[in-house]
Order: sequence, then structure tokens, then C-alpha cells
Amino acid sequence: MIELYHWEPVSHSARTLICLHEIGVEYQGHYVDLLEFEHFGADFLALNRLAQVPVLRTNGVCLTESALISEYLAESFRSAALAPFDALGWYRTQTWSKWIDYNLSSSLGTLGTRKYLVAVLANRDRDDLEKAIAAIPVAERRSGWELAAKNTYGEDLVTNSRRKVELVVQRMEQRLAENQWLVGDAYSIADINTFAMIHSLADIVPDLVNTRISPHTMAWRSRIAERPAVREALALGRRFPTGRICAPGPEHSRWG
Ligand SMILES: N[C@@H](CCC(=O)N[C@@H](CS)C(=O)NCC(=O)O)C(=O)O
Repeated sequence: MIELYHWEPVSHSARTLICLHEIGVEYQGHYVDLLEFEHFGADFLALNRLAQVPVLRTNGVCLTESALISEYLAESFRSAALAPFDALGWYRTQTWSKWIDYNLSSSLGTLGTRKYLVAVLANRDRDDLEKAIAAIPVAERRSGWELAAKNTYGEDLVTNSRRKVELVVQRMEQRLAENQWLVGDAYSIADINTFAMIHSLADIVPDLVNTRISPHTMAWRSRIAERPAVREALALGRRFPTGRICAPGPEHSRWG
């Protein structure tokens, strides 16, 4: 049986949860509580030494990197039609996902933690939090949690993150003005991978993603959010049923 190690159904975890629910395959979910630093424990590090979710375990192999997991699932369950399987369609799907990862994963890590995680961590005991962060065994992740704990996001980092969101939204508007979906003429993992980020960003930076500036993107977001599989996946939130939470992740420490 497929097993999925995931956190709240936001960003990267949401991608894999949505794919699994779209496919309708049975899987065993393991909720990894990032706010309790469970992903830095020995059990989880044995699954993924980079200490990040999601991790999909199948046939004894642990798969990481959510966009690639989406591809793996689309390919493994072709009958779910989650990707175009002609060479050009596949290329375009990968291009979208890669572009979204470069631009939105890092921006979401910055803007989302600044908006949500800072407030959550502010309620923690200061000494305990500092000790827990100092003990994080993955250096790039330590810096992400430190930023949120101390709320020391530089102006450049924030400006650059916002610029990247704008870039993506402009490109999405161009595409979605004439097409229902991001790649080809059907819903695919390109939409799922992107939706998982844009879904949150519309709440995090409503001045950049809204019905006035990005009407096509917002209509596309609603179309996807209404899909039964997406509703099921998004309803799996335990601590934050509104989806209003974010963890640093590796990308903003690497790419800003
Ligand atoms: N490139 C990775 C990024 C995964 C990622 O950023 N995961 C976040 C949760 S959304 C995480 O595990 N964060 C742990 C942390 O920040 O310590 C992917 O696509 O799977």
C-alpha cells in the first residue's frame, strides 16, 4: 500500500494529497507535525534526510520532491488522466512545474511564514524555541525557522518574493485568458502543482492575487477548489482547517 508522510494540506503536501484523491487510490496517511519538529526526529530523517514533507513510500522506496511525486503518480495511474502523455504535453507540464517551483516555492516559504508562522511561534516559550531551532540538524532549515522565530525578514527578500508572485500571476493570466487549464485542454498535474501554491497565496498576498488583478487565475482557482477530490484533500487539515499556515521549507533559504 502507498504511504504518504505529509503535513497540513497546504503547498507541497497539498500537491500529493490532491493527486492521491484525484486518482482515488487507497493510501495510508501519516501526519507529520512540523510545528512539533517531528520531521527532525530520527524516525523521519531515516525516511528523508532533508527533513521535508511530502514523502511518498511505495514498494519500499521513499520518493521526495512533490512535483516529481505528482509526475510519478500521473505516470503510475495513467487512467486518472492527470497529465498529457504525448511528448510535447509532458514537456509543457514539466516546464510549468519547474517554473512554479523556482518562483513560488521560495516566495511562499517567505511570505507564508512571515504571515502565519511568525504569530504561531510568538506564542511559544522563547528559550524552548531557541533551543529547538539550534538543534535542527539541517542548516538551511535552521535559518528558515530562525527568520520566522525572530521575524527578521529583510526588505529585499520580501520585495523579491512579491515580484516573483507577480511574475507568475501575469503569466497565468495570459495563459488562462484563453485556456481553461495551464497545459493543453485538460486539468493536469500542472494545475495541481500550481494550485497548491496559488490557493494559499491568494490569502497571503491578496493585493497581488485577487479578482481585479487576476480574474482568470481566481476563476481557475475556484474551479479547482470545487473539485470533489480537492475538497477532500483540503479538508484533511488538523490544526489549521483554514489552510492558513506555512512552514519555511528549503527553497527560500536556497533561492531567496
Ligand atoms: N522541494 C520540496 C519542498 C518541500 C517543502 O518545502 N516542504 C515543507 C512543507 S510545505 C517542509 O517540509 N518544511 C519543513 C521545514 O520547513 O522545516 C518539494 O517540492 O517537496
